[in-house]
Amino acid sequence: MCVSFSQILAQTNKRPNIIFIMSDDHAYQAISAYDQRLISTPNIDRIAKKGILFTNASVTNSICAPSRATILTGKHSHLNGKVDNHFKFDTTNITFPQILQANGYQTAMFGKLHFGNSPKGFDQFKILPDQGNYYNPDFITKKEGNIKVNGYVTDIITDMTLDWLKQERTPEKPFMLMYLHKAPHRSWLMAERHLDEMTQKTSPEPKTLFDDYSGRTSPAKEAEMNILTSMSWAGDNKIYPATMDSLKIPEIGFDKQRFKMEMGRLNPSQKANFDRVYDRINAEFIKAYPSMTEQDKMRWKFQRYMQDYLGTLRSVDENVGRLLDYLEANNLMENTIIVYTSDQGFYLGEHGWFDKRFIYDESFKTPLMVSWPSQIKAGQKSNALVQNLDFAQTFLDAAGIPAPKDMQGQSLIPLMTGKSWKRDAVYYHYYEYPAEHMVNRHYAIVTKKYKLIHYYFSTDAWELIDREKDPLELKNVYNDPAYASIRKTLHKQLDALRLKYKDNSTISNGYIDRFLNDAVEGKVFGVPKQKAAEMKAKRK
Ligand code: SGN
Ligand code: CA
Repeated sequence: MCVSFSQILAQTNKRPNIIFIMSDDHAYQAISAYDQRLISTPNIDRIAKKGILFTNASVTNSICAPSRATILTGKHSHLNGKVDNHFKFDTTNITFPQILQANGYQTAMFGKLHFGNSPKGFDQFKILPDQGNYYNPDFITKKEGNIKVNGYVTDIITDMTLDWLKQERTPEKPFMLMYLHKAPHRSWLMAERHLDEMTQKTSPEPKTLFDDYSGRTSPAKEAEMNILTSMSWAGDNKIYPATMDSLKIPEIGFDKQRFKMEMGRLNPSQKANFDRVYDRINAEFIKAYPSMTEQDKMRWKFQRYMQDYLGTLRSVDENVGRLLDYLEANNLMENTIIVYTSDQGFYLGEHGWFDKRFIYDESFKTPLMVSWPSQIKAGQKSNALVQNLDFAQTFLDAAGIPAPKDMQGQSLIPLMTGKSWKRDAVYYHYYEYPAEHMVNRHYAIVTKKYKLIHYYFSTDAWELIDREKDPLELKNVYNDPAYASIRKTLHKQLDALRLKYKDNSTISNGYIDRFLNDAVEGKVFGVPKQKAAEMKAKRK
């Protein structure tokens, strides 16, 4: 006889706790459970060792708030409405925390949400407004209004999480806790304690740091996320505005202004620490810059990027360790599902890029590991095509609660507990354009072997990537006769997926029109009104 998971739960009457740990922009290349070249993350790795590591986990839309909306609703962006960072989240959506709360779970959220409004379904929350700040951050709280907390954001979010577990948790109830870091999001300010060590680190370069984008259609070349040409000297690499002036280096984006804003938040003792380290970096740079070639500049910027990005991750790893230590010491490990993931992946110099948005692996895929010692065997690895779309149904399934019929994911519980689980392809749709980084709109089907991608809006171009033969994703083989029959099959599969998930061009066009209208009124960050007006006129 087949006994369902919820029946087992009903028999044991021991619903699991759920801890959802998510960082912002954490590339899997920067987790040692996946890749040991860049950084060691012994604490995050503890989760993988105790449970299962996913090597093919992906997001449905590689950008912050849309990923969070998909996680909470179990629906693709076009149905939950949060297609980009620009529009506010529609709080009439039903989210899994609301369902868990209504079914007796105690719920709490700490850290970054980025919805432009407060979450429903939480007994307690303390969230960063918008992107939040690394130093002395403000929080919007459920019970204390708006507060400012002194210190470093990753430490503070962890303190809040641990305080809640120690002081507010009701042991009679199962709990669902969302612990959501801002790090390692731009502009990569690390904790003071890591400054000396991490700003002297050298990282290996990725093979495609000097990608010239020649093998693909135009969007890769047109995107504004190349480290050499789009990463700012002051705002990102922390070259002083005065150093830029003395060397006559032109600004990139809101370069100097962004640097001043970040530094303006530091208190005198924090600032003294940063000044000491930045003085050294600036002095070395002033000596080196005059003889640097364009290649040297790319290499220098990549190293500075890695130092700061990886620096922020040192404290994420330490703080995840603090949480795991607490759970272990308080006998809360066995029947707690612990997830570690990111809202999307990130380019660490692959294709010469930083940021995300594109469907090429480093941003489309995301780190994912899950432990639940009482149910999931330790030390597993899975290459199944799982997505952030699956979390809502996974957690509801684990709690023995039927999921609403219109959720679009698939519970991962059978997969993680050794039962049968199947998915041949996943669907992706990125919308935020024209916007910062200028990554064209695109949708795609991804199987283990191929990606078929359609770039639309400012271009109309198809790409076919052979994931096995071309793991670096440098060559579009869409027009290669050898792939004619594969192309045909993938087109059919893509049409079927769009139908299955109810995505169609009418919905997309609706979002484009609303977005462009806002851009024309100057309401879209990074898009000049004039440019928006030209694009709008061209569409008509
Ligand atoms: C900010 C960053 C961008 C980044 C977006 C979205 N610029 O606007 O580089 O792509 O956030 O990131 S910054 O100059 O303000 O740092 S997301 O993770 O929130 O989607
Ligand atoms: Ca993000």
